[in-house]
Amino acid sequence: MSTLYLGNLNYSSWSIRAALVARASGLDLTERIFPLGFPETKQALIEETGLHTVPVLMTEDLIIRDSLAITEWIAEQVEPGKVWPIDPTKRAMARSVCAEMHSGFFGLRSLMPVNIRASSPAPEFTEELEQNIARVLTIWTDHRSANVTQGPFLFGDWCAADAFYAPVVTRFRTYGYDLTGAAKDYADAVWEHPLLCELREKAEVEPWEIEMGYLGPIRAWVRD
Ligand SMILES: N[C@@H](CCC(=O)N[C@@H](CS)C(=O)NCC(=O)O)C(=O)O
Repeated sequence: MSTLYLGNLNYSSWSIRAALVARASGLDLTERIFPLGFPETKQALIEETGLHTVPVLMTEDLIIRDSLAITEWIAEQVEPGKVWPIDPTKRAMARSVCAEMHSGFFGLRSLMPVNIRASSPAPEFTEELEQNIARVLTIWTDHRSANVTQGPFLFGDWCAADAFYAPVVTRFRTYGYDLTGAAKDYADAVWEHPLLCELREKAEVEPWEIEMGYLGPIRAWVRD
């Protein structure tokens, strides 16, 4: 049995992505949550996986780190179409937008940290953040218009690309960023996807809190 090590789902965007991909795939994986910001969970993670970051997938003989590598491993274990689109052109573009998220959007990631259950004031809209948001909206509207007849998600049916952009959907809600048109329809479809609904419910009741807006080491505590 393989085990997926995740951070707390309310805060850990990379864990959310891996969890959504894993759950959509139907693969039988055990999930274990290691809440971010606690020295003891960090130590336990290092002892078990050799590193302090999540997500990590432990199989019988492999330790697979990183959301994208985990996504590809899962895709190879299940039937085609469960993780990436069957169509090769769509598949290439889905991989492209996942890789783009994975290697960029630093303004979005640092100024709009994921906190699913919170409602927070809008951040300062720096030039980098504005550019990141504009790029997200272009990705969403371009792929939605190309696949509009085939389903509500970026490439029609739900795939890993939607899992990779799900934490952006939750960020826009947390920070009250208003969407319109195709971007709004897409964000609403992701927000209401059963897998994200289930994940949001879990995130709501997680007992751990992390101080937001503090640019030092993470400060975390268990809520009363
Ligand atoms: N590129 C990695 C990023 C992993 C990552 O930075 N995870 C964060 C949580 S979202 C983490 O583990 N932070 C805790 C730490 O750095 O100690 C991936 O895609 O999985």
